[in-house]
Order: sequence, then C-alpha cells, then structure tokens
Amino acid sequence: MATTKAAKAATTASAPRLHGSTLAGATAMHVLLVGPDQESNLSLGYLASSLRKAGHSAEIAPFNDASDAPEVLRLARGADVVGLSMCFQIRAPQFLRLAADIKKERPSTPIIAGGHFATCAASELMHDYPQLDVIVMHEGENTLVELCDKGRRMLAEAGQIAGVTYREDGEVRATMKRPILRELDALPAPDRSGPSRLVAGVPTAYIMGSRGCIRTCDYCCITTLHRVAPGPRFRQREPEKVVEELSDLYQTGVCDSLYSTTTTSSSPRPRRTSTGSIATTRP
Ligand code: B12
Ligand code: SF4
Repeated sequence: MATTKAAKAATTASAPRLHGSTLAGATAMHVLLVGPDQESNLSLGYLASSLRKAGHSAEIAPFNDASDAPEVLRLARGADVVGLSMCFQIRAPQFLRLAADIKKERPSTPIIAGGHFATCAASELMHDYPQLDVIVMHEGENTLVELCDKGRRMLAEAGQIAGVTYREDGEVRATMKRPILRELDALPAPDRSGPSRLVAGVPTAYIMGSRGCIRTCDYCCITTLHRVAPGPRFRQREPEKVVEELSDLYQTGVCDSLYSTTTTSSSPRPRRTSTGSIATTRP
C-alpha cells in the first residue's frame, strides 16, 4: 500500500504533553498507541482522539513488521502506558515479542492490548503472556479512557472498569461486558495528524461509515466480537456527519481523494453514504 515513508514517523499528538498534570483529580497519562499502519489505521486514530478529548495525550507508532520494533521501544521509554492494536492473528507473535521487550526494559509501564485477535483470545493470551497487563474487549474508546483516568492506579483498579480482561491475585478475570457504542457520531473525529497518505501519488483518506455486521458467519471474528459486547450488531453514522467529515478533509487539504469505508460488508438498510466509495478530485 502506498504509504509515504514520512508517514512511518510517529504521528505526534498535537495537544501538549500533560505528564504529571492533574485531570479532574487524576493524573493525565501519555499513551503510546502501537499498531499496523498499512493504510489509515482508524482504530488508533479514534483511540488517540478520544484520549485527547478526555485530557490525556496520545502518540501513534506504526508497527508494520519487526524492523519497526527499535523505534517503538524508543518511544515507549517516554510513555506512561503502551497500547497494542492486535487486530491480526498472524501478527500476534511479533506483538507479543515487542510487549516482552518493552516490559523487560520498563516493567512498571502498563501494556494494554486490544483489537480483534486480542479480544477473541483474551483469556488465553492473559494466561500465557504475562507481558500483557490488560486486554480491552472490542471497541476501546471509552474503556481505554476510563483506564487512563485511573492514572497510576490503572492496574490495581482495572476490575472496576467494564469490558476488560485483567489479572487479580494472579487470576485472570473478566469484568462485566461493556455495551457497544450506539452513537458512532458521538466519537471525536479520528486523529489524522502527520503527512497525508498517498495512493498512486494522490493524497487519500479513509473514513468509517459504519461498524459491525448484520450476518453471523461462524468463521468470522466479527461474529465473536458481538458476543462480548451487547447491543445492536450493526450501526451506521448519519450521512450528513460523514459528508461533513469528508468536506473537512477536503477543505483542510488532508486529501484530494476520499474513500468512505465501512467495517462491514453487509448492510440491511444502506444509507446514502455509508458503504462503497466516494471519490472527489481537487479541480
Ligand atoms: C481496514 C482493514 C484492513 C486494512 C488496514 C488495517 C489497519 N488497521 O491498518 C488492510 C487492507 C491493510 C488490512 C489488511 C489485512 N487484514 Co484487515 N481489516 C480491516 C477491517 C475491514 C476494518 C478495520 C478497521 O479499521 N476498523 C475501524 C476501527 C475503528 O475499528 P476496530 O479496528 O475494530 O478498532 C476498535 C477495536 O478493535 C479496539 N481496538 C483496536 N486496537 C486497539 C488497541 C488498544 C490498545 C485498545 C484499547 C483497543 C483497540 O478499539 C477500536 C476502536 O473502537 C477489518 C474488518 C472489521 N470489520 O473490523 C479487517 C480485519 C481486521 N482484517 C483481517 C485480516 C485477516 C487482514 C489480513 C491478514 C488479510 C491478509 N490475508 O492479508 C491483512 C493483514 C495486513 C498485515 N500485513 O498485517 C481480519 C483479522 C482477523 C484476525 N483475527 O486475524 C479482519 C477482522 C477481517 C475479518 N473479518 O476477517 N485490513
Ligand atoms: S463481516 Fe463478512 S464474514 Fe464476517 S459476519 Fe459479516 S458477512 Fe460474515
């Protein structure tokens, strides 16, 4: 995928670092979000903007293969918390090795994993890989913010947060299921700082139009995710909000081409803009 080399550089938070400052009585945390970044990584973008909205700071570090590990390790030295986006099963060994290296260097830095694979295999991962401290089940925006709001008590009090798998007294435990987000438009727009992405030389951005799926294919991890988070299986954004985001991206010069992606392949009631692609070219 045509991603600029510059885009590999960490996408640094535009908000100032808030290390050690207080946030409604708790310590603001600096979170390093690590994950694949072949195209726009909307998971990390949404997590970063939600953390910032809540007064924390976030930095995104691409981890596309093992050669990115030294840079991630360097950035982890400045983080209060490391979040790993383990969406792909095939990449799990690399992420677990990275987590072990971070823990070896900085044993007290909490490592939180999330994403499709981490959620589906949460119990097994927590039993077998002590380098992971917490796994956030399914959608992570609110859960990660609530964990960070705990500040340095995050791991000791993880059991108070809905939607996590954690350890207590050496036992792996899961808290109550967190209902999935109903209002996708309530989320702040994803972080898109850093250089524009190029597809065939054209600055391009990806957009989330919906989440979930109406089908129940047994082999698909999207089906498993629905079991761990109650609520409607499929949610769509308001078409007007999608168009607003597209317009902002175009006006601010982030992209010349706009692709509306959706996290599902099946829509019961397609709306005007939620699936398919929309492309505009700057005159
Ligand atoms: C876009 C996409 C891609 C893109 C970009 C991926 C990227 N992230 O950079 C591209 C095209 C590159 C891609 C490639 C592949 N993909 Co893909 N992809 C998707 C897709 C359609 C959408 C993901 C997305 O952006 N969602 C939008 C965000 C906002 O939601 P989210 O990802 O669910 O994130 C939320 C939670 O998961 C959680 N979360 C995620 N990370 C973290 C981290 C922390 C710390 C926390 C707290 C929470 C958290 O919070 C997020 C916000 O709520 C999903 C299907 C789906 N519907 O999810 C498949 C999916 C993730 N892909 C999949 C696969 C298999 C692949 C490939 C291996 C295919 C292949 N054989 O080549 C490759 C792997 C690429 C590689 N080399 O690593 C599978 C993963 C299955 C698995 N368990 O392994 C999925 C689930 C599709 C499926 N149903 O099978 N993919
Ligand atoms: S995303 Fe595709 S494979 Fe997964 S449940 Fe929906 S239709 Fe089935």
